[in-house]
Amino acid sequence: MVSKAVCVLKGAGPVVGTVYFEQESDSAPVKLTGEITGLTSGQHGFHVHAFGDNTNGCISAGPHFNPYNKTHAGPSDADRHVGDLGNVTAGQDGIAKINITDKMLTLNGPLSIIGRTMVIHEKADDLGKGGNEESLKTGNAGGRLACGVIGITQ
Ligand SMILES: [Cu+2]
Ligand SMILES: [Zn+2]
Repeated sequence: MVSKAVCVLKGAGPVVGTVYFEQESDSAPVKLTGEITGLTSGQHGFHVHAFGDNTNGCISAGPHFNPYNKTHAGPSDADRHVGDLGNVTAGQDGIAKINITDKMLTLNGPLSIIGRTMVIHEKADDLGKGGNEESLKTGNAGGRLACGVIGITQ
């Protein structure tokens, strides 16, 4: 089985980051650690998007990874996109430290996130509670500041 993965995020601007993934068994939650720098202070939407495609920048990664055809929500909601990890928060220094444990992500099997893309957004994700149509698709998280394809590591 795959137990470790990594993602290096880059974009057109100053935002860069590295995210590490760890999963102890097929059915275990996935732990994400790492940091993203160059952000404005505050919350930024953070998701796994469907495609590991960067040909046209982060936009080529497509929509949130959603194999169960659900609407957009937050990471603690039962009905959500698999890729919905909510927000990360940057301090005044522009650095967001990542420390997330998620039960829906997996590095193994047909719904593995390996080969898909992590995206960090311009704005906060409203977790599907924004009261408009876009909220139920993207959480109104705005532009894609940086992204990277998730790959297997040792
Ligand atoms: Cu996203
Ligand atoms: Zn979503």
